[in-house]
Amino acid sequence: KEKAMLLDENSIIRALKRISHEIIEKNKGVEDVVLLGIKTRGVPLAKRIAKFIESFEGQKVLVGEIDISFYRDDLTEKYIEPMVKTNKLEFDINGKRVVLVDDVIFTGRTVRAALDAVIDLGRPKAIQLAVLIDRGHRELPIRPDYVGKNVPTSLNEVVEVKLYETDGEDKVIILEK
Ligand code: 3GP
Ligand code: 5GP
Ligand code: MG
Repeated sequence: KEKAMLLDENSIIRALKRISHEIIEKNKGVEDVVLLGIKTRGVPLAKRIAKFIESFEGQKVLVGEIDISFYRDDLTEKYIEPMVKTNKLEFDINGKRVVLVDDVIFTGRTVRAALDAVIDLGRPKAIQLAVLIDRGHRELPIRPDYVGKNVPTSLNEVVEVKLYETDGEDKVIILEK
């Protein structure tokens, strides 16, 4: 059941604009910056950030996609581990500052798998992480560089992220499982 609205349409846009400014500031411009969205909803978020950066800096930022699969044990439904699928990019990440973009960070295991994917693709100068929501409960030493909103959650809560591109509306709500 729905418990609370975390971000409405305007708040999502404001958070993404702020993150865009922070990416520009931290990297002293966006000369070497590329964005990699983690499927599914990290991809439209990365594209939006790229658009905002372009409007602020007048410079294009390349956006690619990283696909991470979740392997579960079919018999026990037991969660195993997110893993890298085959990833291809239309550009080279060697020497680039790669910013991974995802909707929600939870245990950090998806990002860990995404790091594998990125390192398989080349040798970036740096890898950073941007997320719309940090819901806590990390199980690995991974911390986002850019956060839309920190949301301390309990384990029986789920954050629902809806975006125009995938769901026809923009909102982030918290649900009780
Ligand atoms: P996304 O592909 O857009 O990121 O993980 C697959 C999808 O399930 C994700 O969409 C995510 O939004 C949604 N989801 C909702 N709650 C959870 C959760 O607790 N864990 C995971 N792994 N995914 C969740
Ligand atoms: P992690 O691997 O950090 O545990 O989980 C991160 C991935 O799972 C993200 O790609 C995110 O989409 C999804 N995820 C984990 N928890 C949630 C949640 O509460 N809500 C949503 N929308 N996605 C989640
Ligand atoms: Mg995601």
